[in-house]
Amino acid sequence: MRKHLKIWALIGAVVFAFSLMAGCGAEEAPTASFGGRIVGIEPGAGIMQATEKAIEVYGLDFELQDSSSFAMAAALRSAIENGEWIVVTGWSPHWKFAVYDLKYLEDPEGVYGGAETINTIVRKGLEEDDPALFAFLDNFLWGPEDIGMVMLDVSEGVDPWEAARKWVDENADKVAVWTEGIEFPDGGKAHLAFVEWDCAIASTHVVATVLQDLGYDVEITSVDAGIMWQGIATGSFDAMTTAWLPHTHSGYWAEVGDQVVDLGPNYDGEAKIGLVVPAYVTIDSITEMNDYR
Ligand code: PBE
Repeated sequence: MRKHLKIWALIGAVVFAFSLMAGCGAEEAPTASFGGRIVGIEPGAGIMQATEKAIEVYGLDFELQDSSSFAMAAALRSAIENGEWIVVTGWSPHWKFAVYDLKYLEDPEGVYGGAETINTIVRKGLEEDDPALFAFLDNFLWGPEDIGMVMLDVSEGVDPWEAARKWVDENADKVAVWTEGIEFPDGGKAHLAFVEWDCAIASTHVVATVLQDLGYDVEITSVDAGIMWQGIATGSFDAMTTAWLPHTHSGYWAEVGDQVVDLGPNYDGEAKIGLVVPAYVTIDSITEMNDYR
């Protein structure tokens, strides 16, 4: 009888000790796992198509979740606050790199295509219809600090029009270069399309603000990426400032590239897409993802 008691006491103590160890472990080192999902953004984004391809090429046992750029950033934030592992479809320029310590996972198969440019695309016929608008859009060019400033303000809750106004007022010298020597018409009209990607929100509101200052009646319409490209091709929209070429929007370019006019890069930094994780995630390559599914 006494012997049994002792054994039970011993078992109890051992179980108790283990439960303590497990408890502490869970607090100090959150589970090293991605939960089987890649947090994506809007379904029409080029980065979503690239990620479907990455899942195939690397044989990833992961589900790509559709969401929005905004929801992706919220998921990233909450994972980082809790020290959890997360993998998101990420791109630069984006304010998340200024706010969090992040890294791109290596992509040895080159599925995400490396560095590219952000271009301004206009409808055919715009040059004849409004040469001033065409010339201004052709001149529009800014850099990482410029777009970073507007994006960061918007990410902190500043209204995009207000953030754009602030940048335009503080950068009259740059705006002057875009408009130099151009004779703008009275009563001009411009219709810009964009997608609710942080970088596109920033560039579109800045271009629209400058045009309004020049007396234009400006309409901006946020749509899906496919509608944006189609709408420029059919002439429903005059312009957009968020064509990622040659990689991310290669599918859209293949469809309608010959029906639009490419004015070339409007961003003089490096544009890039890929899979992004918090810096504390201990893997460095997409090839290691399945081990921490
Ligand atoms: N992005 C931002 C877009 C282009 C701009 C990378 C999310 C895309 O994937 O299509």
